[in-house]
Amino acid sequence: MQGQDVRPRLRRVGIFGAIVAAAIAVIAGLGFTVAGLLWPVGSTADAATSAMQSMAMGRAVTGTPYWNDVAGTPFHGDGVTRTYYISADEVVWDYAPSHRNEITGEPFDAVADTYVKSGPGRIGSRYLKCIYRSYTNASFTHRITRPADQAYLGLLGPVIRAEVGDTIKVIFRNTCPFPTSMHPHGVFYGKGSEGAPYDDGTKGKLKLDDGVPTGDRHTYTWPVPERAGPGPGDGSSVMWMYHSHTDEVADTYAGLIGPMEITRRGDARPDGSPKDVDKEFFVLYSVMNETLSPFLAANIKRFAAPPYPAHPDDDEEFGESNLMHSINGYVFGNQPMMTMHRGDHVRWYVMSMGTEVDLHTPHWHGNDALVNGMRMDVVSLLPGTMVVADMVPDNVGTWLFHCHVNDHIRAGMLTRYRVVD
Ligand SMILES: [Cu+2]
Repeated sequence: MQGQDVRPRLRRVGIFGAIVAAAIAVIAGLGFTVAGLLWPVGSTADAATSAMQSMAMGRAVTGTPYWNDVAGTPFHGDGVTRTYYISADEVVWDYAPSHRNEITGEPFDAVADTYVKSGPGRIGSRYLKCIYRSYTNASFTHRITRPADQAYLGLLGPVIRAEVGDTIKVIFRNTCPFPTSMHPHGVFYGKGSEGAPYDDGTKGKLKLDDGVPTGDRHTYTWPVPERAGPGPGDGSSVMWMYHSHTDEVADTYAGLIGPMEITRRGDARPDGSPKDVDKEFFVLYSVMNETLSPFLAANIKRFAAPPYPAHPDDDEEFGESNLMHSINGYVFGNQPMMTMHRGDHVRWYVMSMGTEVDLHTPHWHGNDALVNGMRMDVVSLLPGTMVVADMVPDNVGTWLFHCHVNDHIRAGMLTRYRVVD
């Protein structure tokens, strides 16, 4: 039964990926060709193109003012130091804690069971994972529990917030059974706070951040210069992701990823969030490949029934059953509701992580957003990309928010948000 359904699906994933890649290449090529025809490479054409861009963007894109924008002002460190106590902790994570399809309102069907049903040789919806969690201080005895309206964050790490000019300090502890780290995007980091092992010519203390052994700690220090905050075309805040980069692939599949928000100087509330935004939502679209998690063997032993797959790394059907098409770690609408008021200034930060199947097109039903000044209700994500979308919802109701990739819809990459009066 499952075999008949899953094998053709696997083939379609490959063909679909190839078609999308080809389409992107063709569109990009056409764009360059058209631009080349209109403005053949050369002096006056270049000047005209620059002038056009300047007019379109409302600011200079050449010369000293432009390059000053690119560089941003030097870091002054005149803000505050924001200290976060974050631990990488092992947890049992359930991608479908309600054990039903919340999008259809029905029990899981056979297609959904491919991913969520445990049994002989199948792990199901629960997996051991390693996620970032926030604590009150360096004793790591009191974990900060999320209020109900933040439950939608799911397996994402704590939201790290800062204003340009601040310094982010993370006291990091690792309790997971493998070395982990914290690697930030966007902000400034020295070699002792990068959290990624590679041959960069450093040694000794500057390697301690690369992979923190089980039971150990490391302090990461990330100054926030202007170039880590909003650029001239951004709103009052931007989002960067952070994730473990010791074994980048296995660590992120284990769940070690979280959001970081940087607000423009002078635009932040005391907690670092932007003053002009009422509601913020941080959302990760990712096909979590649990077959590549460091917990694979432990998960089979703990959650699957015998007979176990003889070759778990090379079993297509078993592999498909471990592809969790998740939104913040939830499938088939199991994510706690994201709720906002009509007329709120809502800022969505959407990101993706993963591999070539992780081209996601999150689509909001019911309301539209502005992205880079353009009106959209679907945004494009590739692995490691981050998009900011601003919305002022005018349409009350419970609305679908889902990936528009057909294969991902079938696999449960759907959730809902609610607009209330
Ligand atoms: Cu998708």
